[in-house]
Amino acid sequence: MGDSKRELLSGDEAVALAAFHAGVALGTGYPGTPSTEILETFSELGGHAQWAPNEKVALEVALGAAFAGARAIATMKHVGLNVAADPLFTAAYTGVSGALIVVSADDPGMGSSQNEQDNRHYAVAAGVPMLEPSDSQEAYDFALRAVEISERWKIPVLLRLTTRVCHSRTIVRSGAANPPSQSPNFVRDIKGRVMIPAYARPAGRRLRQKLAEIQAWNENCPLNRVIAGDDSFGIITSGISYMHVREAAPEASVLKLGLTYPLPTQKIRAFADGVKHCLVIEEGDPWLAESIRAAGIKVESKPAMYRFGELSVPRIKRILANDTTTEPAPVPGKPPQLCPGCSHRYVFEALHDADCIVAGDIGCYTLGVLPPFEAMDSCVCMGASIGVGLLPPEQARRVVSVIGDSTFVHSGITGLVEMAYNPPPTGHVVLILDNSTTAMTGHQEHPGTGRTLAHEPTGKILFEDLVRGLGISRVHLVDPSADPERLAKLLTESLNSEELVVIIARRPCLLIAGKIKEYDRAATQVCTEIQAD
Ligand SMILES: Cc1ncc(C[n+]2csc(CCOP(=O)(O)OP(=O)(O)O)c2C)c(N)n1
Ligand code: SF4
Repeated sequence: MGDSKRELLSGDEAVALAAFHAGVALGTGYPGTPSTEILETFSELGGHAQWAPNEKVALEVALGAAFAGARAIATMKHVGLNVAADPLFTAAYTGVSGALIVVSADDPGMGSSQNEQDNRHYAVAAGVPMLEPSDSQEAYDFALRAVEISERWKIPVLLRLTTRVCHSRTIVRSGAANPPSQSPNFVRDIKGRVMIPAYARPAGRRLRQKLAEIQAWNENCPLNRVIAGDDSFGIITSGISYMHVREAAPEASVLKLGLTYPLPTQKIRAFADGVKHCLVIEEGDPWLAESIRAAGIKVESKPAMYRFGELSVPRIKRILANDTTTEPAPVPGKPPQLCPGCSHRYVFEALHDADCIVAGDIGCYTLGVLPPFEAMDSCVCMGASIGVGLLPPEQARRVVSVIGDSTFVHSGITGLVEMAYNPPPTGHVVLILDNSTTAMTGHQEHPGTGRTLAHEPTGKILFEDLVRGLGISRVHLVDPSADPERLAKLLTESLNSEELVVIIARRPCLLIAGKIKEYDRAATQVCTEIQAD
């Protein structure tokens, strides 16, 4: 990969290649399927990529670079944009001096997510232009276009991908590298970037003016294409749905939208007027259909049952036939399981045996909810295990919050601050499962591992010191695989103590333990060489 002009790439890899060719100075993000490979590939290509503790920080770091005139990209999965929404909305006001691409990788069908929220709504709510590629070639081309749009209008741009686009491999013809002509340089612009109300009010108006200009430009933008066909039937679509539509209805006229916010309403109206029936086919919420109808254009939309799950060629054929009968149930797959010998197994055995109420979190350990453990009672979003509410005392005494190390750094620390500040009257037990990696998304590093995205040594947060620093004195360290009896004993004692207790269950993930040794060995070698020099 790299210099070749024609290669088979996933959408994620294509975005990374475009970022590299565009001379993006900084790629930052937090892992999350299906977005993770973008930064990993960008780093392999030689780009400056780094994991942030969470998506909010990632977006803020990228914004800072874009304030200084650099091209920057922030990557995340759809729910990550909830975490990053705060800076996103106001970054639309401040705008940027360089380019800022925010990648939201949505997961319709919830292949590996806790919900299937449709992040197209964020483009409208925050007021940022949105591009939706349909395959890897477009992922490459649109990422480059996103840089152009961002620089031209000095505005963050949302590049919205979905699982199939992120992970399917299609041929990509790439162009020559085209880095920015100027080096980053921070120029002070107090009224443009300090969003006190007096400066934010005009910034809000500037944003609306930019969006009006982009909308006018979008009317003739080549990112939206008409594929001429039978004029009795037209389909308006975007993203991956376009691929399925072409296969399911090759005879139809199609308006394929690429820059989907702000919508090119005149172009859409002209298309709809030119066909007898016009149907909008889109995955997820009926966002496109409703936006088009709101502009006074008559279009039909899919039956409500197709709002859920990914679309496919057979499902689009059903939509075209207005078939609302029950769909065939998918063939049940093998349920996922914790790896044999995984240290999380010992933790969930202990929680099961102690009959705890387990406020769970997201990671490999969420599998503790399945048999044989069935030891999890809630799991909502990253960090939610710690901020649990108040139960009647007899039940509150049995509650244990269980959170992974990456998740703890991402959004568990503030929950623990809340506990130290408003201690539960019956005490509480927080169990941090420190396996020295972000296992669930493919073993990424995080600030608790002491290694960078490229697995090189860096600053390391020591959870026990951090927790003690919050004023929590009862902190225990245990290796759950080596000493399950001690873990069980600690758990019982802690539950009975009526104090706030943090237990850190530390044992590297089995699948990464060997690699960690290699990284450590490589780091020691570098240190020795430096000392010898
Ligand atoms: C806001 C948000 N960002 C990212 C994700 C994807 N994700 C789910 S769990 C997880 C972290 C898992 O790592 P850890 O907590 O260390 O547990 P492990 O899998 O290692 O057991 C990530 C990145 C998500 N679900 N939500
Ligand atoms: S990948 Fe690691 S943490 Fe996840 S189940 Fe396997 S051993 Fe456990």
